[in-house]
Amino acid sequence: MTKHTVCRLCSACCPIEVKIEENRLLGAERISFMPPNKRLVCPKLKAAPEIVYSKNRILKPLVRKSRKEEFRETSWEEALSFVAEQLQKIKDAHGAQAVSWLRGMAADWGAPWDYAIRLMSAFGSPNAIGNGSVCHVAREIAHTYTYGAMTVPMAKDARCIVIWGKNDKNTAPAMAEAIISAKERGAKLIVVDPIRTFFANKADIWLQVRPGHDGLLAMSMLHEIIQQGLYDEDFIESYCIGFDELCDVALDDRYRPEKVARTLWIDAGLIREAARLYASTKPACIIDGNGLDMQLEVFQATRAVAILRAITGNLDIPGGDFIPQPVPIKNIQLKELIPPNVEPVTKSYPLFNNFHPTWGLHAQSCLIDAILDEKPYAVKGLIVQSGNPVVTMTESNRVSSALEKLDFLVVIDLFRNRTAEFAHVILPATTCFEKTQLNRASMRNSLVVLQDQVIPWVGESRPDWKIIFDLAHYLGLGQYFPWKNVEEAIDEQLEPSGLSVEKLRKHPQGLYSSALTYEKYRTDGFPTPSCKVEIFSHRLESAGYDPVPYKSGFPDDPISFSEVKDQYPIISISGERRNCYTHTQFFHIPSLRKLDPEPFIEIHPADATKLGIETGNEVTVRTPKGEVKMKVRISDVVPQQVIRIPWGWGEVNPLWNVNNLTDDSRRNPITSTPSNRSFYCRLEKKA
Ligand SMILES: Nc1nc2c(c(=O)[nH]1)N[C@H]1C(S)=C(S)[C@@H](COP(=O)(O)OP(=O)(O)OC[C@H]3O[C@@H](n4cnc5c(=O)[nH]c(N)nc54)[C@H](O)[C@@H]3O)O[C@H]1N2
Ligand SMILES: Nc1nc2c(c(=O)[nH]1)N[C@H]1C(S)=C(S)[C@@H](COP(=O)(O)OP(=O)(O)OC[C@H]3O[C@@H](n4cnc5c(=O)[nH]c(N)nc54)[C@H](O)[C@@H]3O)O[C@H]1N2
Ligand code: SF4
Ligand SMILES: [Mo]
Repeated sequence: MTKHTVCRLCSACCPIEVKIEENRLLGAERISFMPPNKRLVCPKLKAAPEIVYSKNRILKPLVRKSRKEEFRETSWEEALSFVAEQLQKIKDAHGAQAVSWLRGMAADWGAPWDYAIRLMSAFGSPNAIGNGSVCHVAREIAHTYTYGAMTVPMAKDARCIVIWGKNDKNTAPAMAEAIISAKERGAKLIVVDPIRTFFANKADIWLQVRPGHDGLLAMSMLHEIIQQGLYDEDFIESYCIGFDELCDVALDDRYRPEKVARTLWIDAGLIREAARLYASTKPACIIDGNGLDMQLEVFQATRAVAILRAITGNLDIPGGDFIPQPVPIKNIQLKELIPPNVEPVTKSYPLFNNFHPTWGLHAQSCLIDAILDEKPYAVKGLIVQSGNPVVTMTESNRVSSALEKLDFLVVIDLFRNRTAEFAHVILPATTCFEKTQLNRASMRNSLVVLQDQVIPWVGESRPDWKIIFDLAHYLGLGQYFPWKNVEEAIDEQLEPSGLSVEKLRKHPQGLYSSALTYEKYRTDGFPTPSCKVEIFSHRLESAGYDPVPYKSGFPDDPISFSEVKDQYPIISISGERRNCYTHTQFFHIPSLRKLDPEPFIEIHPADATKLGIETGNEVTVRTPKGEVKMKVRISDVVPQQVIRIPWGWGEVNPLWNVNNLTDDSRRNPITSTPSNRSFYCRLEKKA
């Protein structure tokens, strides 16, 4: 038998067709518009049965009274009543806000995340915190401040595509296929990436930007476009505010390509050529990615890129950058139950906290501050759902100390990851194939897709929604979770849209809540306070930030440890996603590990010669925060003076954890984002 659903083994959320026999998952394939011989194959999805039936999965709740004891298997009843008792104890002694929820990437953004937020609200704590400060939310807020939403690049129909800090070949196969197909039809391709990626190799222009300097590059492209008069005058006149101020800033000599070329490590002629190609080929879209995230400059750099889209008239046109039509769904977060005088631990980032009524809190570093430094107050109990913060959060040493300091830690996961070693209770979750939920995109884009359960729960694992609903009952908060099953909860949330689980099941490829339309701004304006594209943002000005990006100049070398770069002269790039792994996941799945058995730091041949390093040598990478020891591989995909450290391997060996090196003391003032992505370091060869 075959069924349609959505894969959630990574955040790409591909529509898939699964093969099932006698309730067992036998295999799965992506659904794609490409002819079968041209489709990109996802190794993780191919390994789905191995992941689902892995012998390493936790299949029963595990409990221990203290960290000195071993875990013992127990029933759901005992585990959940123990969790409820311990959380209540913390609430009685320190207030509900001393309990926090932390979610990683896997259990899903969007609709399912609402259940955790709702539970925390009913409990009385505002602290339900996601990891968006290091993922796309920091970028999303910059789009939103500019034109009211995060755009969706319509690459398949574009005539010019800019890939800005994204590696879709490994991270989002559907988008990669759209780029390949557009390219085959003759679309121009510009890639902005310090690394020679798959698409950089195929690009018409590759801008090998210096890590962390995208904002400066975008300003110099704006300089060229304005100077050459290549902007869309009619669109700007009717739909933008602040173009004159932008001209004053961008035309300043400090953003002239010749002036910034050395800093950016890019030839001025190439910057001008890329700017002209982008601005004069319509429609054009910009696919921005995680290369802009995890940078100290994420907010204003993304704004500068957003303004490129706007002034060239590429917003909300076919083949350009689409403004999504949000689905009207009910807000079920119950934030009104949180006592009004209780502020979240993330309160020092108000613009980030309040930018969207339902996206939740994402300044995750503040949680570690609250546990370790008890500022703004102490957090004593934590539930980690679908995350592995010991490996994935900035400055792992701080994170480990924080988790150790907690009075009580619950981990909800499929596997006993490094974070689970600090837990008192581990609750076994199901994989994405064993649960029904609204797909994450279903809150933002018009297309609503159901991720439907296709096989029964394995062992005694339970879907995240059920764990949350049941925990609510054990906490005496059952009245707020009146639904008998997740279908009822989804139907209540979808009610304003006129959609339902039943309708979605009849249309597994998804349903539109409203017909897709372009150029909505002509009738509705943009979803910003002024209803225009806010090149100049009064909201940012009144909060004390540059209202036009980089009005007060681009900062000098805005990546971690630049102040001590005489001792740490090499820039490290972290975070390459290989297509066989998702962050810290799947290293123990044999068929996937075979594809990429061992991590290697990549170093440019010229730097290797200088340091007397050969492929296979073991090196120590050091920053003021810690060290990583790994073998090296000489490779010219990285530029000189840069190394690339593989990502996620800290799950396998703590000495391979790139977040031993990262710095949580410098953060973006709006989004709290640290520079996990790139930082200065030093390389030492083993004597
Ligand atoms: N230095 C550096 N730091 C980074 C990054 C980087 O590139 N460099 N990347 C950042 C980014 S963008 C992200 S998104 C984060 C990722 O950070 P995390 O979300 O912490 O990373 P994962 O390894 O994906 O952890 C997911 C955990 O969820 C479990 N899991 C999988 N499916 C489910 C499920 O359905 N339910 C439950 N309950 N659990 C499940 C997995 O077994 C795994 O243990 O890391 C960030 N940190
Ligand atoms: N296979 C797989 N797929 C995944 C994931 C996974 O773990 N594995 N994770 C999912 C998640 S949570 C996320 S957030 C997405 C991320 O997906 P992407 O946004 O595609 O992230 P990366 O693969 O890290 O690619 C970012 C690109 O930015 C480049 N880069 C690094 N530094 C800079 C810089 O300073 N400037 C510029 N312009 N570029 C830079 C990198 O070289 C890289 O090519 O992937 C999702 N998909
Ligand atoms: S890229 Fe692979 S693992 Fe990620 S959602 Fe798509 S099919 Fe699943
Ligand atoms: Mo992410």
